[in-house]
Amino acid sequence: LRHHLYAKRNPNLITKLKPECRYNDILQSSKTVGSSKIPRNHYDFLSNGIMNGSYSPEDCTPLFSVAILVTYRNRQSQLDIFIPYIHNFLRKQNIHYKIYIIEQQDDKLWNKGLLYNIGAKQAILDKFPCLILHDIDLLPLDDSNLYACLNHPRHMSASIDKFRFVLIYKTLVGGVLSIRSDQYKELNGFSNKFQGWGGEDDDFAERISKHNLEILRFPPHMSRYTMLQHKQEHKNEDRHRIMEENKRNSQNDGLNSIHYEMINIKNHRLFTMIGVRL
Ligand code: NGS
Repeated sequence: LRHHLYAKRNPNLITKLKPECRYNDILQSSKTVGSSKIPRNHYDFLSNGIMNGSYSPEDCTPLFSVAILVTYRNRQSQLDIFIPYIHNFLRKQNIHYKIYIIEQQDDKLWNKGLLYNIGAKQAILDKFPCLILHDIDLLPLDDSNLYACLNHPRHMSASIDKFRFVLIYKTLVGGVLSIRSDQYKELNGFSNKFQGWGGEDDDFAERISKHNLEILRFPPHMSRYTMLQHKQEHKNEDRHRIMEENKRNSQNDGLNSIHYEMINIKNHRLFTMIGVRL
């Protein structure tokens, strides 16, 4: 009680009294990027439950501060499942996180790469040092799959039930991927040229290897996800040609060349929705 009253009279000391949060062993032994770039008082207003899609543990000071970026259009039923599931999952992880849903609000071809760039731009403005690019149809199954960035990008969804929990190819980075914000900027983010389904993630893998970064993975049992059912999106017939073209030049196509119309940023309690027209 004395401790509590002390903290109450001296509210700016509360964070100092909190111990650092603990994480699973694999993370304790890895080189990780924590919240060092986030000003300490960033946490003060986030400590009470979930607000604007954001949550921070109450009993300890988190070492990880993570923006979850989810691209979205016309999948209300998946959103309804994903949002409560992921909050329940993430609240157990002792991290500070915020969920951004980036919604393409037009009838043009789907452009996931551009939507990720728009979300990343906002999350970086909001001072998040770590980005997690997350398909809305994937639900993590193992609590030890920590939502945090390591020193190299990490493909977090290597074992999906739809593919009998087998990684379908070694350079796959689609599904769920964590990457530090500074590295995302260094790669110039995603290509904006992929319209329709497929290829943008393989192009991103090319960018990762061109910058001498590796694709890390936790052991398969920790990387398990279940995939929500949906029909196959319209495939982009041009995807292989664009990938070839981009191998020669990715400097002018990416985070530094995004064109879009911002419709609004809406703060819902469980997520922040960025509405755009491309
Ligand atoms: C590859 C696609 C990727 C896609 C991956 C897995 O063939 O964009 O399949 O897709 N690459 C090309 O088309 C060049 S999945 O079966 O999980 O929907 O991410």
